Amino acid sequence: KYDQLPEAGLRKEWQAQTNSIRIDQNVGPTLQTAAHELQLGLQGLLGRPVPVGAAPGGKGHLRLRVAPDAALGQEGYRISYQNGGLEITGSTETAVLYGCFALLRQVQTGQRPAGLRLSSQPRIRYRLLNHWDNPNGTVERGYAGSSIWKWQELPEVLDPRYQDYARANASIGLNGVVLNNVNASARYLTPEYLRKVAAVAGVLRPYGQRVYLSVLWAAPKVIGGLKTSDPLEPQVQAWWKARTDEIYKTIPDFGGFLVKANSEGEPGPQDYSRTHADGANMLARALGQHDGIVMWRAFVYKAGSGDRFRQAYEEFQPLDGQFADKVLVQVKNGPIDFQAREPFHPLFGAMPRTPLVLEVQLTQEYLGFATHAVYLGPLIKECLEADTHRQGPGSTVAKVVDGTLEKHSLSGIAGVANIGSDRNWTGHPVGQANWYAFGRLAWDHTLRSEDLAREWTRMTLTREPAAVAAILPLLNQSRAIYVRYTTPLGLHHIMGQSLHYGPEPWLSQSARPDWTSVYYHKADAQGLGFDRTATGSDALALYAPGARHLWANPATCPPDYLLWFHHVGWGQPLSTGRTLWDELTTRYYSGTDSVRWMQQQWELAKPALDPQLYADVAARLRVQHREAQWWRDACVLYFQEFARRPLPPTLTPPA
Ligand code: GCW
Repeated sequence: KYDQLPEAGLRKEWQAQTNSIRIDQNVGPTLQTAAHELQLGLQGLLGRPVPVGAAPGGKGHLRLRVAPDAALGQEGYRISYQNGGLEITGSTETAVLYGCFALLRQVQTGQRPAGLRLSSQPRIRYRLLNHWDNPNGTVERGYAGSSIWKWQELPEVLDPRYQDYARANASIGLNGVVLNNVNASARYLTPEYLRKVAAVAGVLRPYGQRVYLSVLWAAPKVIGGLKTSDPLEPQVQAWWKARTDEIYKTIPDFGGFLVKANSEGEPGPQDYSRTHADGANMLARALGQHDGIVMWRAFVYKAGSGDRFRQAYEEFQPLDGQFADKVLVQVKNGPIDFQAREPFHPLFGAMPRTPLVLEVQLTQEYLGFATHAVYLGPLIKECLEADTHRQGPGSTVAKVVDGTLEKHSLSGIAGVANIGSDRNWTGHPVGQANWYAFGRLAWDHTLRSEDLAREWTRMTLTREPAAVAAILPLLNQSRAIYVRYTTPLGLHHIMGQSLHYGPEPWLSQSARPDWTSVYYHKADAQGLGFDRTATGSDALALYAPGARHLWANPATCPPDYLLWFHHVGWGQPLSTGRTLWDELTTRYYSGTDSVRWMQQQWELAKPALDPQLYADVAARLRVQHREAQWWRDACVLYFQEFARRPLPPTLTPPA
């Protein structure tokens, strides 16, 4: 549903250009969808009927047209005036669909139609959401209700939300969906489930969204009746080939496979002393001539085998050059696990012969679930803009991921979805901004996080200038604030250890040596932080000299990354002018106080907001403040046992 544009003058201007929508006869379902979406949007925004009719366009009418254009690629669109009328063109129907949503964005954000000329094409080819959804309707690390996929009702019942979901994804530029959890059930590969998957694919298809599946490595044993899942066994290869052919018979535009293998107890080729490359290449061969890809995840670590920071690198980097053409290796943004701030993963730039998919997490597993307001645009941008220095300065993660640095034609980015069956999709309304920003950045990683926050706020919450001015700094600073009251100065992985919620920096019951917070923060009587220099785990050596240089010296290492790489004395003065202890506690306190500031900003916007939405976020901010105090007090008191220092006098004692 679209709200009518408040400015009558602006409505008139757009009305004058959109008397009707014109499409050619006999167009396919995607162009029909495009016309329908545009009609829906324009009618809502402009408050009057907009008929869809047959071409041609001309003055006062809006024409949608497929016209091959090499400069725009397969998915790029162009919006321009032709013969006095607006026209949206692209090489494919899907491209035109993206163009329609781009036009709606223009209208919705209050741009004027006069002289409009716009063209854009995605920088990354595969732009996917990864659902960690299970067949029983639960969502791993999902905080917005249960799964939107109702497997027990499919294929007969098609929940109308599937279409809303497809529309949302298309409107932000995504083009595919991995439907199920990487901790995968083999069930999805059975004929029974493939029919269900095909039904979902049928709803998503007109919106340019292809479906992909996570596969269980042991499927040939679990559902195939084979004795082994060894990728070099001909019968295993034949099984996957037959399954894959079957999938394509059922879903002709199936996108491919996502695999989590030999990680956190999942089976994989290493069970048979084969490498990740052996496994991935076998699946690539099964895909054969079908237009599909394999995304093989690099998220692996083993207890007791050294610094976890190094493990994925050590396992995957030596395999560079061994992966088949259709394989992309999917790498989380940071080396540990979706922490509130991580240095970029050292694999970026270090596997030049392999296309790497960047995986970011939209669901806030370590960022306050759906309770804390944390806008993730800055986090995603921070990773994309990080400089790997692998081919000299400017070798950013973004250029690795979009394929330009290493000249790959395949490129991909994946966001672990934060949506569920909650009425507002994401639990926390601000979570929607993260879905939005991810899609827009997946399309064009050069967009600015602040601009996306503004777009989202104005399209979703309000266009009232004073309210927008109050909300934007709240969003833009929310991630930095979250870092301050939970894991300042490069602390990481000190959260509650089973739930991943709330603070737990102390030694937990967990037996695994690399799975206690104490392992990550290394607090002792001398100081705090993980020495990853040559005197410690030397994980820093995994980075190119240029990148290493930034962090190697504790005196010049940016404070935000300090404790990722250095064990620093409690009394050590930092570049901020305070000692480590004083800086640490100051950040915990100021971060917590900043949540109060967020509450005040939200209050300022209240008159312009939908009352229910206002109240929902206001209440969540109250929880957030209470929990910020919990983090602050737990961490400060815990670390004080080691530091044995008083709070700096400027800090107020806990309320
Ligand atoms: O962050 C960890 C999560 C697991 C998840 C795993 C992964 C899907 O705690 O729940 O499993 O990462 O990314 O594979």
